[in-house]
Amino acid sequence: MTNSSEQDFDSEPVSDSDNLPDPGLPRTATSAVTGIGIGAIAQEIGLTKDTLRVWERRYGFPQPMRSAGGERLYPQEQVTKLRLVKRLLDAGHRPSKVLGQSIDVLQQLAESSGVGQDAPDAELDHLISLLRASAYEDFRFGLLKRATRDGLERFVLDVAAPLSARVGNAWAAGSLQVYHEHLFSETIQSTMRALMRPLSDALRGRGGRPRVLLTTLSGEGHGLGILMAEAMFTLSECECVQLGLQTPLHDIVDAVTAHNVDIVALSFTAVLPAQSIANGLADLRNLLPPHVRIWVGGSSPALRRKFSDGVHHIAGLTPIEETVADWRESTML
Ligand code: B12
Repeated sequence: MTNSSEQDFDSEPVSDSDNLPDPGLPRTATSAVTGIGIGAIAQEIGLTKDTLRVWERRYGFPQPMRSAGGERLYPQEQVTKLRLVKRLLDAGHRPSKVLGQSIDVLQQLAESSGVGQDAPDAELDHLISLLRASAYEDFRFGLLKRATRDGLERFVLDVAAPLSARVGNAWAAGSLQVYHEHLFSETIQSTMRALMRPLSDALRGRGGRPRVLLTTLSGEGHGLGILMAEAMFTLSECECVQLGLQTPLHDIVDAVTAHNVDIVALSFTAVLPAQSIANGLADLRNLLPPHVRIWVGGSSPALRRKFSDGVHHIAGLTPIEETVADWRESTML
């Protein structure tokens, strides 16, 4: 096992064009070949196109077909295997150890290393089964009841966070579809906002510090992380400015000035390649005044690496309270 750097290391630039036919690869006689193009695959799985080409050359997998025009086309079974490969790499396995294995071996490896495994919880299983059965009113009701019973903090930590992981695992295993994920996100967001609103309204205008701006960078389309982080910042009596998804860097900077923000909090899942995260953070750091801190969180393995000064990784939601307390102490508030 290692950290994610081998994935990035594999992303060395290569010069072969997608449009140049490669005589070593299976080809199709007609243009009716089915498969997914390299750009779509790279985006869906969270890898660069270069990484896919390097793996193909170095490890012999993936092994795409070629369209009549010479473009790589990946059949569904290779896409399924690539998804599994990516999750194993995110968990710390090395490309050289996984890329040559069959899907059965990879599935065993995933099971033995806990990748994609859910902790037993009958209530969460029940909520997932309601989602799967398209019983949305019951799903909504179940979430609201649990939220009302547990309160904001317990709802975020015991329901929203583990349920997100379960929904993601079920999608990866093919037992929930993307529209289920959308419905899940909408319902969890409206439930959390309703729970959070009284406290965040009461905090507004009280001059509570730090003032925290929450968003994601371009290409990161997952917003539940910054919403859960907002809940925890609100419980720590911070005033939050929630910008939602994918704010361009210059707009983040303008919003920081307009709202007198102390901290920019960003969330990253594994969909954004490590290099895009590193570049985005370095650019943002250069654009922001030095006293404005950048705090990052989320499941991206890229966050395990060391960042430049002025970017701080918070590993999970529970350390938010302590990190805020440290900030207050360091700024004597
Ligand atoms: C809902 C969802 C969607 C929704 C998002 C809707 C929305 N408005 O947010 C939709 C359907 C649009 C979607 C799309 C996609 N998704 Co999606 N999605 C999810 C799901 C279920 C939850 C997403 C989420 O917000 N997670 C973020 C938070 C909740 O989780 P986290 O990163 O583990 O972070 C934790 C902590 O670190 C902390 N935290 C998070 N952020 C921050 C920030 C700070 C400052 C702090 C302190 C803490 C903190 O809070 C979390 C609590 O546990 C996840 C499953 C999962 N395990 O996350 C998949 C998941 C992220 N998606 C995935 C994929 C592949 C995709 C798609 C590429 C394909 C698809 N499914 O359609 C697209 C890509 C979109 C894009 N360009 O970004 C994969 C990524 C796998 C990978 N290795 O790349 C996942 C992991 C599913 C899976 N198991 O395979 N998705």
